[in-house]
Amino acid sequence: MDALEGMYQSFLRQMGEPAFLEPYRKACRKTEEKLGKINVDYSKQLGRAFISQITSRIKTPESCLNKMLKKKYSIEKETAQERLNDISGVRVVCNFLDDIYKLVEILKEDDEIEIVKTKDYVKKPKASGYQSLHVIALIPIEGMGKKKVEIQIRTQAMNFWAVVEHHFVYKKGNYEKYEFEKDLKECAKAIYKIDKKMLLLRERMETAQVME
Ligand code: 0O2
Repeated sequence: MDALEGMYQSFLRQMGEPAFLEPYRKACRKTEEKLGKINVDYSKQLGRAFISQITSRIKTPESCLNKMLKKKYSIEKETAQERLNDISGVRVVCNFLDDIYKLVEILKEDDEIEIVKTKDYVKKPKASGYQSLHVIALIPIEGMGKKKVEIQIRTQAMNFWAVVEHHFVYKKGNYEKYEFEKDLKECAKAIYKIDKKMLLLRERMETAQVME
């Protein structure tokens, strides 16, 4: 094993240690619980399901290493802690476009969490066509300080696209080489149109309900 390989192996070992991962697991759990409560309250208030799915994952040591190499960060545990925003990742799937922004406002008002960054790939999709709103939040964990959590918020239709594209294209890198790029972008645009149409339809149905 050469020196570089040794450094990568040591990084992977440290990133996989249970003591290192514990606060990130707790941060995911706490965020999921918070979102679960928000969902119960707002679903009641709105008279319909606000959030349709909440899931979380801890980034694998291998995925951390790949991202660090891609971003040309030094391969150290401390750098990963400082620079990687998504070791703890929570995904929220909503039914409607406006629910994404409603949820961001609710999170902003939460006294316990601090939003440090927002990336709106719904208003400005990525070159791939990827749409989602990302919130990087600091979550306090008892006795362990604050941990960063990346909360990805998107509609069911956006999630469908992202999951398929992630599986077949994104992780393979360099989409330009792929013959599917154009069709995927077209699908992403069609999905945005459907999301807007479904929102208008819901608003019309809500108005009709009130008038009944
Ligand atoms: P994985 O396997 O999902 O974990 P930052 O340091 O936060 O400014 P970062 O983390 O590169 O920069 O942010 P970005 O581009 O917002 O991407 C964060 C995550 O969003 C990615 O994590 C993916 O989960 C998702 N994502 C971003 N772009 C795409 C895309 O084109 N297609 C799909 N399907 N998902 C995307 P990872 O670590 O890259 O991957």
